[in-house]
Amino acid sequence: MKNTLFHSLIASLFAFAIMLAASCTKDEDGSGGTPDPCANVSCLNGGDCDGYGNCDCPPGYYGSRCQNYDPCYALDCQNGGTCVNGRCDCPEGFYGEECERVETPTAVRITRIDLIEWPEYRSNGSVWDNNSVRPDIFLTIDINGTRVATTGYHEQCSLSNEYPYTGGQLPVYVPKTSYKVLVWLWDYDGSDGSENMGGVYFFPDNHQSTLPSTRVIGNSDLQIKYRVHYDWVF
Ligand SMILES: [Ca+2]
Repeated sequence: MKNTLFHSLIASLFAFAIMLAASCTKDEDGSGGTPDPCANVSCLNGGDCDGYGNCDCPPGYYGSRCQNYDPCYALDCQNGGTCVNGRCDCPEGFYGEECERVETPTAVRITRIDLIEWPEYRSNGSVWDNNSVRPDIFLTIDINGTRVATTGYHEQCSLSNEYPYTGGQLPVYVPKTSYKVLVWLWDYDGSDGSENMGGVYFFPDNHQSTLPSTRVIGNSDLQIKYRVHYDWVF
């Protein structure tokens, strides 16, 4: 009896030793070693596991499993628009899914005019000024034939410079963009009065698919050129 118990004990120890040896062998030979890092990773929306357990997501998708989509990804907001939650937030004057469409303004404000070119001489070849060579130029603005603004003047204007006209009776509000805007140039001569140097007109709605914030108006025969600055009103 005692002998049998002893043998059972030995047999159990031996079996345990074999189990230990077997489990050690299993770890050492690699059959239970490094797991596949992608084994438990499922990438959504067409993403691929990159071999390190991370998802490579298709364009527009993001997140550990590519579970998120950027709703702004496919939108290209134009004309200064910005995408917010999958919609283009368009600046004033533009609309459409990507702000690609231009609203029709109802009116325009002329905020500034830069004088670029003027006739150097009178048509008879004499100089404009009554006490110098260079004219002292100011502008007047007529809308549909009515004088609405007179600017201050710049003294001794040189054709190598541009002269900005702001303030005073600017900005000028033009109630309809189809109205005729005529800008006259004058040489200021103090108590001798002022002399007209010519003028060029334009229609603010004569633009194409955009709403320019500035526009150059000119007439080469008259040697007049100026740049108009607009605020469109919708
Ligand atoms: Ca003058």
